[in-house]
Amino acid sequence: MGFKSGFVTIIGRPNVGKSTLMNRIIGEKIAIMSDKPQTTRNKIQCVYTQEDYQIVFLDTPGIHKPKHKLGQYMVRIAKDTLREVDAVLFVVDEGTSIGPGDQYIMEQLEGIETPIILVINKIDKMNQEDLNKLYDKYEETNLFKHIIGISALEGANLNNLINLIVSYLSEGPKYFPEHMVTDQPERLIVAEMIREKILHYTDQEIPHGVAVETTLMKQREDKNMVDIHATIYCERKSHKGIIIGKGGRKLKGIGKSAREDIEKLLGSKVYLELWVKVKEDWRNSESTLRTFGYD
Ligand code: GDP
Ligand code: MG
Ligand code: K
Repeated sequence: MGFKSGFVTIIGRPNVGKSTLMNRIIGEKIAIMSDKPQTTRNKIQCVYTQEDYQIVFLDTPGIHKPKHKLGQYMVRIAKDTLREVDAVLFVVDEGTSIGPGDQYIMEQLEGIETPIILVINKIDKMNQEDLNKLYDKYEETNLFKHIIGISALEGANLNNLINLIVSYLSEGPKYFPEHMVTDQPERLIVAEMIREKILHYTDQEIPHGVAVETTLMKQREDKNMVDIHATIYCERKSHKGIIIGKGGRKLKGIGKSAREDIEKLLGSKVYLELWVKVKEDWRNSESTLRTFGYD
C-alpha cells in the first residue's frame, strides 16, 4: 500500500469542540478557540502529515439555522464541503439525548453519501452510563458509519479517531509539503487571531458584530520586523468605545496579546497597529461580506 491522502471536514454546533479537536491533532494554534460561539468564520484548511498518510482538514463554521446573510453564507459553504470530502466528522458534545441543534444538522446530512463519523466529544465530562445512552440514540438513526467517544481537551481516544479517518483515505498524493499546516493566507489568520483577542477582552454583546481586516503586512527591509496594520470593524459607536477602553487600555491589551501570537505564527518580531471603525449592520451587507472574504 502506497501513500494515502484525503479530505475530511469537521462539522457540528458551535462550542462542541471542533477547533479544539483540530488544534489538538495538528498541534498548532491555527484555528481559533473560544468559549463564545461561531468564532471560526473562515474555512481553515489544516494538514496533518505522517510518514504514510496525509489528512487535509476543513474546519467549517457551524451548520445552524441562518439568522442573517452571514449565517446563510456559512451554511452554504459548510454543505458544499460535505459532498467533496472523503469523510465527515460530525462532532457533538456531552448530554443524554439528541438536542434540536444536532437534530437540525442531522437533517442536513440525510442523503449525503460521504461516510459520516459521529464524534462524541467531552467524554471527560460524562459517565459511562450517559455515554452509552447517547451512543444508542445516535446508533438508532443509522446515519453514521462509526460512533466514537473522545476528549479533544485531554486527548483521549484521539489515536483511534485518527486511525478511523485514515481507513477512509485512499491511495493518493501528498497534496501539501509536510511542514505546512494550513493554506490560509497569513493575513486571514492574523485577522482571526486579533478577533479572538477581542472576544477574550470584551463581553458577549460585542463579538458577533466584530470583523477584522488585515490591511497591511510587510516585512521591513532589514528583515527583523513585520509591520502589520489591521482595522477592527464594529457595528455600534458604543462598541467602539468598549473595544478601545479607558485611555485606550483595552485596545492596547488586545494588541499586545495578538502581537505575541502573531509573532509565534510568523517567527518574527511584529509591529502591530490597530484601528477601530464603526460600520453599521455590516453583517447584512453583501459588499461588506465580500470585502472580508466571505464571498
Ligand atoms: P467549536 O466552536 O466547536 O470550535 O468549539 P471550541 O473548540 O472553540 O471549544 C468550545 C469550548 O469547549 C472551549 O471552552 C473548549 O475548551 C471546550 N472543550 C473542547 N473540547 C473539550 C473536551 O474534550 N472536554 C471539555 N471538558 N471541554 C472541551
Ligand atoms: Mg471553532
Ligand atoms: K468556538
